[in-house]
Amino acid sequence: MSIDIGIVGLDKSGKTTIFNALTKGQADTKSSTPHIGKAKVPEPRLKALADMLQPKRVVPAEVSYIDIGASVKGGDRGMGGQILSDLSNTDALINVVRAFTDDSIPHVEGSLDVERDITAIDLELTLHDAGIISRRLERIETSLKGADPTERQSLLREQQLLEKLKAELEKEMPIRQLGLTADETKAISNFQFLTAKPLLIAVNIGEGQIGESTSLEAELNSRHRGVGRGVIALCGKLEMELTQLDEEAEKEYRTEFGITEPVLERVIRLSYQLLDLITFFTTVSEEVKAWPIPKGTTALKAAGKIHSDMERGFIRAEAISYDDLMKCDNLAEAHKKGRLRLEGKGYPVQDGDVITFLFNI
Ligand SMILES: Nc1nc2c(ncn2[C@@H]2O[C@H](COP(=O)(O)OP(=O)(O)OP(=O)(O)O)[C@@H](O)[C@H]2O)c(=O)[nH]1
Ligand SMILES: [Mg+2]
Repeated sequence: MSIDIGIVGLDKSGKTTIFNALTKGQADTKSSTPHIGKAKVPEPRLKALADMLQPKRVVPAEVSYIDIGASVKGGDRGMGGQILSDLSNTDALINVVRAFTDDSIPHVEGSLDVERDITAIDLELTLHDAGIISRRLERIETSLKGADPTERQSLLREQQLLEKLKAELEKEMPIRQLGLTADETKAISNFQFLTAKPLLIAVNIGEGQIGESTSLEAELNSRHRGVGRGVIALCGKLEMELTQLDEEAEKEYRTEFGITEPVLERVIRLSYQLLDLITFFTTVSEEVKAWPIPKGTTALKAAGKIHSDMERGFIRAEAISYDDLMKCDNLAEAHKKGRLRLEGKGYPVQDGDVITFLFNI
């Protein structure tokens, strides 16, 4: 299972450059075709588990990035609308906002204005969702005419919820911020609303601004951080160049520029936070594997992430926390010492759990 993150932003904001930095890719920044690339999720505990258990394979979690390769501006039914629809299957979005100056690359809006550009994309996402809602409401209106009583009730319930969302979107309030109930969230999940997805605003600064990136980031976060929303300041161009160096040289340059954490790791860490993801590990079939799941996922649903058969035939989970396992020499010893817990279907999986699922099909 991989996490999919879509990259949006105005023209020439640095989307492809940042995509390359995140995926260690070499996509041509001159081409405006979509790019898809993967990054392995850095997870130090995976290495420690591999050192202990000596599996044949170590499988980290993956994040896929989708650089749609075009501006999303253009209205709900225009070109922008189609491109935004391509992002509906992603789990989260990154909005790349230009803060670097370069006279040879004119800004689409004619001038540099981070706040304006953040708002512009927020508005595009809002219009996109509002468009989906309007079209659905029209269809509900029609369906109501011939509906039997049960159908009618469910249509009316849907209509009421969508009207509420529409009113909020008109006030430029993104869906992720509405504090919807679990039932409401489930009821609208099929629409894949873009403003319901977590959004990381990546402010793309120039090389000369790296010294101020921490204060800039803090300042922007004070204004823009919210539920499922955060800001990161980074220099896309430098980060892309750094990924093309060998490890030693990369480290040296990072120290020189005072960038402690590579952008790839930071973006993944922040994405996990925004998506409220935790990691559990499996160790079967000579394979140690990391699995990202939303916090609060039950053992039953976690098993389902691995294979639908495991969910269907779920018997129980044998779990041990990473920390407890590290105090033993191996799983067999943990077993002998009685450290393995037997957990049922409803057990909320904890970050760092090492789990073996027992199932029967
Ligand atoms: N000086 C400087 N230039 C940058 C930076 N990031 C990107 N650029 C340059 O800006 C230009 C546009 O960058 P891209 O990554 O292609 O931007 P994009 O958003 O993918 O552009 P489109 O796909 O054409 O909309 C390229 O020439 C980059 O080299 C940066 O941090 N500093
Ligand atoms: Mg591009």
